[in-house]
Amino acid sequence: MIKVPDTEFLKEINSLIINFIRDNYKDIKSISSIPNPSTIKNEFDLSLGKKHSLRDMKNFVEQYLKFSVKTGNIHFYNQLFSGFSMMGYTGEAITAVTNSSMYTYEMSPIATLMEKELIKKMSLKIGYEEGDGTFVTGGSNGNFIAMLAARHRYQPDACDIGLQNQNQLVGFISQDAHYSLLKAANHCGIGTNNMIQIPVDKNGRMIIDKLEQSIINVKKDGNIPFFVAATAGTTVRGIFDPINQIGDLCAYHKIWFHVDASWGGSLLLSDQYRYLLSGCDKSDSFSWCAHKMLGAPITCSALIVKDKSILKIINNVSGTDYLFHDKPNLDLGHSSLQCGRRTDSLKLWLIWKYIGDSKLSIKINYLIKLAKYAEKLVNKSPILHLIQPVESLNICFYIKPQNLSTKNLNHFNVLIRDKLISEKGIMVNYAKINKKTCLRLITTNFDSTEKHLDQFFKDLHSLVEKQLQN
Ligand code: ABU
Repeated sequence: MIKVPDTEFLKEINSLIINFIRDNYKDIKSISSIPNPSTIKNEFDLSLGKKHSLRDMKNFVEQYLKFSVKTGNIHFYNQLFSGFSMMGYTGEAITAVTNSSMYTYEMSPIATLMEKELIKKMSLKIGYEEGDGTFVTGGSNGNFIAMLAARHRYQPDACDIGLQNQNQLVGFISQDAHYSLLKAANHCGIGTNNMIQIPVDKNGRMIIDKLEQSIINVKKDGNIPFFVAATAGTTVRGIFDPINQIGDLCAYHKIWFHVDASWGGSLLLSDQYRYLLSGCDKSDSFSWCAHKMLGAPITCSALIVKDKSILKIINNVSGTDYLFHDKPNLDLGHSSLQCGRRTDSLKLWLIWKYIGDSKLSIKINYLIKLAKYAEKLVNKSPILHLIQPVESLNICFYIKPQNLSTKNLNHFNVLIRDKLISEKGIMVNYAKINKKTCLRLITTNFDSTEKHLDQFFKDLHSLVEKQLQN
């Protein structure tokens, strides 16, 4: 007798999931306080060894949900992702039950065609006539593969003989670029010391003249400028580097041009804001995370490249014939870093199919409208100070009540942020900009409204007042 999975158990888990999803939409601040490891360990049996009943397992799932941060909640403004996507969730669930792998067409026939369709669509949005691409494990991974492709252009032998006795390659990123680009330099054998961090202007945008001068200096020293990354939506400030100008400079100096649009790539779908990425068609590669501004569950990211042969070249090794049989043009594993790979493209395909181009544009415009509304509320407040004008969905500001000395400011801002979590159930992040601690509010939840932002600032002001009275 074949033992089929216990459908009653699955139904019970399903109803826990549905309740968890519904709770996000109750207008309660359901971000629980962040539990200490000791609290979790006291209440939750983490140990492995003994077997357990399905009733126990349901309890473990319930407790897991209890201890999880409710990132789908309206009052979660902490990361570059937030909210709940019905089609995204459907894609995740179908991915789990079909449990396939993207390496070969024979394993994932329909998912392969979906991924190819998405890559074609995303390439065209970027402006690559005949691009290629692959879904990756996140923006960091996309940035790494982009750098590997760039390295190949300058040192094609490195794939086989390694990097010894080769001229030194040097890359360029802005001071506000994501740390994954430094990691990529380490992992590609370039070395983090060979990544030059170009200064940014007061708003956090790479200074093009400094980049040009730096490229010239590197050449004078006899080294090879091989890679420049512009950031389309910096992690902390949400600022866009001057992509057009950087693209021209890279073309002139024959340098691989990468756009790290992990955060801001989805603005290409907005009729109103795609101008922020203008010139991205001049790039050689482009990282884009749909789990950020498009609301897909984590992770859902792609690296798109202009040269449609490069991904196959840099991933070409021997010993693969046990897996790949007769469909070299359809087996996507020839172009990916991973062997086993989830069908992350399914959730994005479902989202895009359901919403369509024009509604996606409206939805992204709406997120920016919310960000501008939050900016207005910051500007109206006598105790809040905007770091710089809002360009995408990052609102960075610090709290400075009149009587508070500048010396205590950084500490005070973190204190209020922590109190927002513990007393109001609202989660917003903080970061340092030019040594000043500021709060970073992100408006990336499609279900959020101006009313929710009013509430956020009301709660923030009341906490500040209360703290000053203590
Ligand atoms: N690229 C990861 C960004 C993390 C965050 O700031 O939400």
